[in-house]
Amino acid sequence: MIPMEFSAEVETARHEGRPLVALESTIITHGMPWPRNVETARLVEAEVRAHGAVPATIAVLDGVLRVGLSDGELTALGQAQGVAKLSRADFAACLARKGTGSTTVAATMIGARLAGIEVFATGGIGGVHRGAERSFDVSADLQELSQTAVSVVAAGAKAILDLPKTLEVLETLGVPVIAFGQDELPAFWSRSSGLRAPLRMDRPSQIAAAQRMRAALGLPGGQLVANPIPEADEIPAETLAPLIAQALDEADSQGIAAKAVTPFLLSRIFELTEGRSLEANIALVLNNARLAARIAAELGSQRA
Ligand code: PSU
Repeated sequence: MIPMEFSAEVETARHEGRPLVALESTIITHGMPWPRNVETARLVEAEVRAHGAVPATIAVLDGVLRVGLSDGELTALGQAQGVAKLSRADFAACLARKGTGSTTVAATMIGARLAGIEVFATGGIGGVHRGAERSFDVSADLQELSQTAVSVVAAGAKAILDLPKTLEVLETLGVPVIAFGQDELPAFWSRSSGLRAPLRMDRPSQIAAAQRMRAALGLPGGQLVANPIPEADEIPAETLAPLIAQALDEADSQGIAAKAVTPFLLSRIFELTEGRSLEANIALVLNNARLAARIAAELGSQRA
């Protein structure tokens, strides 16, 4: 038996067959500073509701896979220190040991699938880190997209990564990468990456139809929907490039490795941009929540 519990709101939505959107919790514990992390989590949930779907924030609390968190639980998670950052490898062990952990994109996809939720909104997925030819640091998020049937709406992969290599790995793994409304792959804080996205779609109904067709063909895995940050909120790639380079140098010289790399880089870029990167991050997550709600509604009306 999987120790899994739904919040009352999610439980009701499941019974009524209403569209659901999964949300992750690592962005709360490791991606943004307190108290903006919790404020953002609440705003993202509200945005999903305002667009006709029901939010289901996923985390592991005291050995239970929780699908939908109360306001008090969100607040406690947002202030907790040293929470485990769970991915596919340590997800089961955390549940078995009755531990607590926040879920990354990979772990949230696993939780969403178990809960029957087909779409998930986040900020940016993990990917191939720069220097991966030496460090072998490739996020488990990419593998997960190739095996778990959930569409993930993100603003691309984070610009701290090696984006060409991330695209290559996604291609090898057979993951559809769909840019929404533009030809180019967005780069998290910026709308452009200089890379053409393998696929482009302009309507949520097309994204939902592609997901349904993938399932009909018996192909495992999900889709990456790369939704560009709104123009008014973006930070131009040229402005960010030197700051990202500086943060990467610091991570290297301080020997930051494995799961600590992404949180370190996000918080250094926050400092180096004097908080501007956080404002952009919040705007892009809200934008992704809106699109995910629209895709969830389409998936509901295209149910096989
Ligand atoms: N999106 C954000 N901020 C984040 C993340 C996503 O806007 O912090 C998290 C997700 O949980 C994602 C993780 O899975 O960053 C990537 O971590 P890593 O590079 O260690 O795989």
